[in-house]
Amino acid sequence: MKSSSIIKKLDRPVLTRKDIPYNAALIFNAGVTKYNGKYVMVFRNDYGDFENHVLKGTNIGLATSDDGISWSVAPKPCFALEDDEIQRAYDPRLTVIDGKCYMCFAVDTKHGLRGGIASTEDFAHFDIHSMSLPDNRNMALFPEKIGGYFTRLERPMPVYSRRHRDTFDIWMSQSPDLEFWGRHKLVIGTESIPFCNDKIGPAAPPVKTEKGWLTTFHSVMLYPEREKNGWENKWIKAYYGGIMLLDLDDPSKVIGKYDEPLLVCDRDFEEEDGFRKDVIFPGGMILEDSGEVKIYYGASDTVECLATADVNELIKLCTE
Ligand code: BMA
Repeated sequence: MKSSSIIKKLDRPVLTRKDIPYNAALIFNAGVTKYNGKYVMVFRNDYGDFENHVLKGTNIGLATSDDGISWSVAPKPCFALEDDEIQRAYDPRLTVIDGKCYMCFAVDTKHGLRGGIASTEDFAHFDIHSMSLPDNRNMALFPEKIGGYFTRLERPMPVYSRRHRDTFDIWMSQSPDLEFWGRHKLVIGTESIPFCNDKIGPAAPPVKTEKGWLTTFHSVMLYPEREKNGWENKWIKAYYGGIMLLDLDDPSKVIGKYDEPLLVCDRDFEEEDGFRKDVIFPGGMILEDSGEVKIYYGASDTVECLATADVNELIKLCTE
């Protein structure tokens, strides 16, 4: 499979372990936004020993940029959670709402996977506003209140009721204050995505266009016959990036979607020495004044990459 022909990929990753001034092995699944005149990236760092394929833990690092392509990495990680209950925080996504920067993140705990939402002014101190019930993750906040409420996309994991398979769908919730969440609605089910035989989930936080909220999602296909495809003895999943358009007033309504993958792993630099090959995981999307959309995505759970496309062409994919 190939990425859509409207996608232009930078011919190298934007960030790899070699750019990080502290222990880093896998740099991927970053959240990216524009904040106070700069591009800001928070990225997942699974640290350990890359050459020997040993992973020891996870933290979240910080990088800034003037052009969204060349990044300066802060001297130490900016966020990590670990205590008796919490094992790690990962897969951050950034959204600016009314000039304030929010970070959604996933949390592995001894009693399940949770989705957290924090805010920060300096990327050194974070106020945590809420942590969901398990199992839920892949949260992404919309960049403004909708109908007076903070609004997030998310992906709960109902294993028992979905016959113990990973048949997980994209949902939406709203909150008056980022702490109390309700008004839960299904946005789209796995059955609506032709390139999914497993699960889907929100990807980068949506961007606003005249035609609707434009948003990426990830979709997983299982290839059970496949064996080694990365560091592990068996890795049978492929993650693709998809694109859809949600109604501006009620984003639980899908008003357009592209029925083929927008982004797939199709470049050597995305998979070289990759931990889990065939994985695309978009976490940041920026609409520039020129109409260019920057999509930042983790590739092979190993490096962070950048693709661009024209906003009108992305909308056209969803509506035609
Ligand atoms: C998901 C998450 C992501 C990861 C993906 C592929 O379940 O853990 O962080 O990129 O699997 O390994």
